[in-house]
Amino acid sequence: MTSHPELEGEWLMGWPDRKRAQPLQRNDAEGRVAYQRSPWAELQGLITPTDLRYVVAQLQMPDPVHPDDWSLTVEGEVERTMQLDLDALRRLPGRTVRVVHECSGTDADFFDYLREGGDRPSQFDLTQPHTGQTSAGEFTGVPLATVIEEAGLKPGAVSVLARGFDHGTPGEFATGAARYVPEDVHFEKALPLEQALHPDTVLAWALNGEYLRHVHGAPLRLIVPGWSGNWSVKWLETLQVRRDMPPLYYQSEYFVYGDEDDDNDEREMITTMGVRCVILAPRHGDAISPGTQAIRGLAWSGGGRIERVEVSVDGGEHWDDAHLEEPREQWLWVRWSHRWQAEAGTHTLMARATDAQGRAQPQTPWNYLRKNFDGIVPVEIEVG
Ligand SMILES: Nc1nc2c(c(=O)[nH]1)N[C@H]1C(S)=C(S)[C@@H](COP(=O)(O)O)O[C@H]1N2
Ligand SMILES: [Mo]
Repeated sequence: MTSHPELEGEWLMGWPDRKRAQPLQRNDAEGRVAYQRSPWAELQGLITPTDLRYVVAQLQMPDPVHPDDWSLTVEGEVERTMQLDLDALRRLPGRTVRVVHECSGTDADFFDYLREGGDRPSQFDLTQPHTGQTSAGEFTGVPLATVIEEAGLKPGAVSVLARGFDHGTPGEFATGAARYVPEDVHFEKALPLEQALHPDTVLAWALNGEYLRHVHGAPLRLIVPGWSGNWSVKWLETLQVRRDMPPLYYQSEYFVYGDEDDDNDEREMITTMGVRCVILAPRHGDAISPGTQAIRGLAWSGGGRIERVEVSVDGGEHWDDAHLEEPREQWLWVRWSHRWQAEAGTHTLMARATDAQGRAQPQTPWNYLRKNFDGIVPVEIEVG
């Protein structure tokens, strides 16, 4: 196989080691990371190391806030308005969730490629647009439902608005074809009550066994498993229980499905991620030898556990069940593999997944902001 991006070459802790996968970073004038793409496809295992996670900020990165100078306001349709500091939150019964996050713009160029052909985009070359915005992590915190219960939910509530303390003007990459761009907004989302009360929706202060870092939303961020990454609001300052679904830039204007010509009412807010199944090896353009070979990859879904992955080596005419590697968790991705007897010639490989709700690929049709691509991407290889 030709793709071996992880050859020898680094010293770690004083010892010779393999070359480690590197993220692609964009730094601000002070050299601080303002944006990062993850080399997720080069990793082993299920959890993305914290250093290698993708980082997206729709607005300007906020200044860090020391946990001692921070508290969370819980207000709105609750019996008791509360200010909770980190210690108060940590006295509540906690929860840990293992989750795949994906920015809804990832792989956007494949919408056009599958429709119209043209230059093939890459899912793996981090220097190309719309790559590397997927990561999996273990988040520890307290269920949002527990905090709302403490405050006492009033009848008639329909949403929980989660507001970050970052604010400003949406950057150019975060406007797409949106019809208006506000001058100064906070990053905020109004989570429908049912999702807010889901036991796996958590307020997290830790990631992968350590306190959350500033770039990932410290001191506290929301985690909404299964829903597109933009729901997991970072740098939380306020939770406001509401009787309505307010029109918010990042909810009814950006991060929406629709057609360019639709008027506002027909735009649908993006919620659950689709079903994703990506072949990691071999890769498009690879040449491999005949004989026993393995096709492998990752599959995940916003709709729950992956129940089935099928692989085709003849461009979609015949499909075989792949082996799903344990463990298979509800919100995490699964590794899958398929052994086959490769015969000389050109082959078009495809893979598709089905989740616990019976949803199969693709779930998300073309939409003008090109969000949540989950189509089946053919991979051409040469055996000989
Ligand atoms: N406060 C705040 N939360 C935010 C964002 C943001 O810009 N500000 N970006 C969202 C988007 S679009 C994504 S994809 C994820 C990225 O999370 P990460 O940077 O930890 O990977 O955070 C979401 N939460
Ligand atoms: Mo995103």
